[in-house]
Amino acid sequence: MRTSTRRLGTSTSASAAVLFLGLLAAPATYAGTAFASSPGAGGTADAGKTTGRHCAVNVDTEAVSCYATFREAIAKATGGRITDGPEEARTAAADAAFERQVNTASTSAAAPAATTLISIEYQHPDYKGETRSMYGTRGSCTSGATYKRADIRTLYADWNDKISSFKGQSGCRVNHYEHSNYGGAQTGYKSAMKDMGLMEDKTTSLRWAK
Ligand SMILES: [Ca+2]
Repeated sequence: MRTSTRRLGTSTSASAAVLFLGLLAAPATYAGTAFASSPGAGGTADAGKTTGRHCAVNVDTEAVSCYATFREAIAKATGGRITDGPEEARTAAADAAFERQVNTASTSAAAPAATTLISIEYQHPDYKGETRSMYGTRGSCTSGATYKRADIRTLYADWNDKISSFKGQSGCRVNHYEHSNYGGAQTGYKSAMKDMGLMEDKTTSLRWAK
């Protein structure tokens, strides 16, 4: 790996020390440069980190903010408009009041949807496990906006082949594809799936549309 490219006579132990220090420094640098300018609404100590069970993921800018609670991730993914979302991620998928709240936030003329929640992706079937609240900056699918990501690994590498249920938001139906660039098997555009069948733990690319 990296040590194979070192050809300047650095000793093995020195190389190892440099590599070790690099590993220690990397997360702090990453968090400081990539996320410092986008603290989560109602943020906590977890805001702006890539660790945490519940993350808000901007599919347009690739910004990722992770939190200890689902409610905080929803606050971030709705631009701070919904700060009293469900505490339990699982209940959000079946919460009609929450869905209306999201739709209102995304279509309000008074607050054009600079930040629009477009889907909640779950780690496990039946809307369980960790979540990734996907959001965009071009309005709701109801208003005609579409979103796409050709490879989820550019957003969040360790969520490749991990999604096992999902719920579309803001009028978006979501198509999940087995491979990058919308290849392989697919779910078809669906507003929600609590069990993705053969597509469980397979998603590598996604599209959102009305
Ligand atoms: Ca895949």
